Amino acid sequence: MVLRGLEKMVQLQKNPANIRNICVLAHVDHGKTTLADCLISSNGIISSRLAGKMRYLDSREDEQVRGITMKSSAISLHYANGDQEYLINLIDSPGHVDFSSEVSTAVRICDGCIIVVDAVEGVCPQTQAVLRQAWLENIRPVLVINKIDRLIVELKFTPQEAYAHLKNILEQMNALTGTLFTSKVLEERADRVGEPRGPAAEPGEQLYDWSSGLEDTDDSHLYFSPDQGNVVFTSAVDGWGFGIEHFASIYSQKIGIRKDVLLRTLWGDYYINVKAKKVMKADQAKGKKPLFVQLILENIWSLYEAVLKRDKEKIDRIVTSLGLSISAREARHSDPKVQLSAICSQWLPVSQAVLAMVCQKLPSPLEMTPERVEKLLCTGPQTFDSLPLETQALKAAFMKCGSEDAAPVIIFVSKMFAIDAKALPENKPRPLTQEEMAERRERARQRHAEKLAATQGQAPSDPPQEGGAPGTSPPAAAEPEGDQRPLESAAPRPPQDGDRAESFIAFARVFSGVARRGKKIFVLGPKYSPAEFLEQVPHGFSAALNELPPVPHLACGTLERLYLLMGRELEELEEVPPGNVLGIGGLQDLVLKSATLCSSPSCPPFVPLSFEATPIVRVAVEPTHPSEMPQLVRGMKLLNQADPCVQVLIQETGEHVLVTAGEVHLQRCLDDLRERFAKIQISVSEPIIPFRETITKPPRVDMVNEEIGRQQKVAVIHQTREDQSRLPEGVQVDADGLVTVSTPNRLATLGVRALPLPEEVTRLLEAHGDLIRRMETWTSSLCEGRVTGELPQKVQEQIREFRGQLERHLTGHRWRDTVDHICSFGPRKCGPNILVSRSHAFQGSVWPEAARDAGRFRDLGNSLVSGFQLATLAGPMCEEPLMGVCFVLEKWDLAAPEAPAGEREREGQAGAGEGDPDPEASGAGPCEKQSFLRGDAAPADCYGPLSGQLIATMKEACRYALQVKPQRLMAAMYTCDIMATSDVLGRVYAVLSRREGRVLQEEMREGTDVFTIKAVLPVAESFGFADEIRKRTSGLASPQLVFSHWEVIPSDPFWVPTTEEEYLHFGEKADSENQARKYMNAVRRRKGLAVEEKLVEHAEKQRTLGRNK
Ligand SMILES: Nc1nc2c(ncn2[C@@H]2O[C@H](COP(=O)(O)OP(=O)(O)OP(=O)(O)O)[C@@H](O)[C@H]2O)c(=O)[nH]1
Ligand SMILES: [Mg+2]
Repeated sequence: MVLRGLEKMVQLQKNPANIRNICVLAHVDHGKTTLADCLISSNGIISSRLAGKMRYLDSREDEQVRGITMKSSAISLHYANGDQEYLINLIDSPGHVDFSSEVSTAVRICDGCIIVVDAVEGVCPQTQAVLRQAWLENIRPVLVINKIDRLIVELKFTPQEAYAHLKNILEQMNALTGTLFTSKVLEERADRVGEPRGPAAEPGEQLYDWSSGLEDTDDSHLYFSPDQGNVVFTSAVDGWGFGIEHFASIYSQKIGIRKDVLLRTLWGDYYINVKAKKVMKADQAKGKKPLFVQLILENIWSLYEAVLKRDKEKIDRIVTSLGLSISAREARHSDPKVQLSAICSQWLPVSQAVLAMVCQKLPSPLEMTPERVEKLLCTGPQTFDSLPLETQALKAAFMKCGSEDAAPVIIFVSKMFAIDAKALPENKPRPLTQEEMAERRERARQRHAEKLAATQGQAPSDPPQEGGAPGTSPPAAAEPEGDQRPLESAAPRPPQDGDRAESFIAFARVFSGVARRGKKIFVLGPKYSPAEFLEQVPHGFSAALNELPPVPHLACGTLERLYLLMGRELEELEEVPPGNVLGIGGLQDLVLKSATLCSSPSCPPFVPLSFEATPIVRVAVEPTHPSEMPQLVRGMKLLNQADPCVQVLIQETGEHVLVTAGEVHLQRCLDDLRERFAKIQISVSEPIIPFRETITKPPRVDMVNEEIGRQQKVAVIHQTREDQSRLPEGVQVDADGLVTVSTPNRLATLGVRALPLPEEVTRLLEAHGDLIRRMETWTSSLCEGRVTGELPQKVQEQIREFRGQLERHLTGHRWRDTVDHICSFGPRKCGPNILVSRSHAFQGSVWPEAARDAGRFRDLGNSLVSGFQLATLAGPMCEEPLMGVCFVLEKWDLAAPEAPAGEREREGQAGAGEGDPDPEASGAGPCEKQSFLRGDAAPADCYGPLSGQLIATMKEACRYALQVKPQRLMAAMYTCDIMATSDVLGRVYAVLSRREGRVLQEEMREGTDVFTIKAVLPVAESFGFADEIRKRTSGLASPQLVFSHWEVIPSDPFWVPTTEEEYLHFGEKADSENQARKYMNAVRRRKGLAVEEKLVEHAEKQRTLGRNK
């Protein structure tokens, strides 16, 4: 960028009222980057001819090749409107679902967004998703309906049809907004209801009218309507766009109708009576064209028609009447599109329309709402009022966005991005100044003279060729050593070493205070608590930052370098005033992916970014040459830092695993790993597909849909016996599926039964994972005496509601009192499986109110719960986690140990002395038996006779209990949205059905022949799906896959034919396809587990291989 431009930006950065931080959001391929090009070209950064073709912000090679954006990138633009000058910090975001985390990082640091919608495709799944994200972050949206040219050229709509179509899109967008608004209002009401009431509130006053808030909340400003000025119609590729205000000004002069009347009527069913100079409602005269059609669309349509039909006369007429000038080169160009965009971009420049709307309708950093500030500062279920007073005081700083010295500096880093260290401005050779050039020339001359003197033995007075060399050749060639000097002076840091070829820049925004280069600042980790700090450090501390006592999750860093983000370029800055987007260098060792930076320790970390996509596609990677492992490990670490949503793990098996959001994301991560971060050859495993294991109710019909009759039963029992014979000695199973196992030392006997949970319960457990985790953390802290108080009111409310929902779903005789007796969730204490105890001897409870007296079962409970956790973490089918299983501990016997009588007595008293309120447990039997488990009674056995064995036995019991039930695999499912025209619909269906997909819904877009298909597809079958669809439909359909849920695969992986019909149908070997078995065996093989398979060695004769061959 030219220096003058940079100075201008620096100056504009100081006036927050005229700053707009905005991002462009849309479904994939709706034209965000193309639109951004048009805006960028208005600043002269790229030429207007290249705008729309270059996709300047898609700076990665793969982005250009694939034609999709993969990261969000920012650029600062200057815009002048009348006497006002604005600074627009524009962030382009990706639309592909795989990169939706990049959208979250962009939305967080903006105040407003442009939602782009393709006029042909209309509102798509990602449009909904991004609008929701904008709402979640409380940022204001404006709408751009793009690709209007397609309505003319491709769909060949008449202006009237186009108007109806556009109206329809707006209605859809507004319907979405309405839904979001309603749910937000209701949520706020719910929060208010949940807050503690004053003492005066009586229990009788609990009647609440949920809808009451809706009517009196004004929402008219939220909706998109051209007459509100928040909608613009564009064709980014042809470089034009307009809002109705533009035409209102033109026509108010031309026809003599007041501008404000036109502004209200240009959009909508109004028509004009030219003679009377009046605008009338359309229903007064049927068949009249709306103003929008007559005054706007028809003009555009006729321009397109003239250009596409090459009607030179008409074109000239239009160009003259609009007062434009078209260069001869463009007028003669063989491609009519060139001429079109030359005319249109002068007539209705898209950047003018869009940027004017942005400046008028989107808020400046000064207009940040108190709601948004409170939301940013309150992590989890905390309320703003519960934060320390010092923290609450920061709200004023946010709202004021002040740049005075006393203002606290608050910065949020939403992601770290890697950039080649050579591309940093401080490492780039800068143009030499006049003096430097003269100095170099002088030195070159001297050296040359010295050389000549050395060879000829005398100093030459006038060296030959001297005039040309330094002047004409580039300075670097003329003066190699001299070239180093200015470079070094520009980069005070030592040059980056080999492995720091990538430098990390924080993508951030200053919310308050001025970020100055070299300033020391706190880096707050996500778990940092200002309350804890304020407790530890006396009020009003004045020590230097690095002399503070160590506080957990708080580090101290320096703002080493500050940059203005200019798309592919960075410009160095000395300071950045509040309300601006910026890049920060030198934080890579302190910030992993995102962080809050603050000059005051009373600031809490901002709420974590909310990511829409769940990372689900995992692959194992290893270096092709094993010796390069360290490079791979380092590369993966860098990759982890550079991508907001990738996960990098080392599995128990020692494999290095990458977890990504989808196939395209995976590909990008691997490319980055190979080419940028590890720079080695890597081999990548087949995608590791996750499964879950579960059990179901016994089937009523057999595999040929015959009801299971008596004959069948014989066979089944026969088979069960066979299965049972596999169970080791000492494990007993009754007919009802109760498994009884003793510990190897025979001291304890457990009876466990496995039951399938109703589907809704599993879903409920999954949805409340965070709440369960919180409950669990609190309970365990309570048991360890780390906390004393109550859980926050809001959490208690949520827990009560969750419990109520569970109770509503677990009804019937079998589930009686189950909810009260839940003693753990699993795996990892928060998963979708539960452990229920029906034994009187052990009654742990997960619910907070019971947690205080559950302490007495702790030691024992820990072993049982650990066993349950292990069992749910890896099931018997293929060691995948369980889902939707309830284990009921029905029996629990403990034989008394051979302890000296006196000791036992003492122990018994100690047990009773704890003031046990439960007579059953404090009585004789089990409690006395438990007491010896308190560890200290038998120190020699602290790992011993029971705790260790109990864990293993519990785990085994759970596994056997599962195995006696009908086991099923659960597959991860994607929802898949495909848009396809009717002619390729058949092929899309063919691909879907071959990959076990199921179509849920098919809709035709009004007025087009585009179908939108919603389907579900197993993740296991999804690899290569998008490519296949694209190939088979010649690129006309492209699916968007988003992880949705887990689904039981109906077939039984262990099924073998048992009835005559089944024999007849499937053959004796039953070697026809069994999807579940195929998946199960694939997982087992991958994990190195034994696979039972029949191998055909000779055509007729078969043999069964041994288990471990
Ligand atoms: N006909 C027409 N095509 C357009 C218009 N705007 C963009 N396109 C085309 O649409 C395609 C996608 O454009 P992009 O700007 O890359 O879309 P995007 O929204 O940035 O896509 P992602 O970043 O991958 O989500 C390109 O081929 C553009 O040429 C338009 O106004 N009219
Ligand atoms: Mg893009």
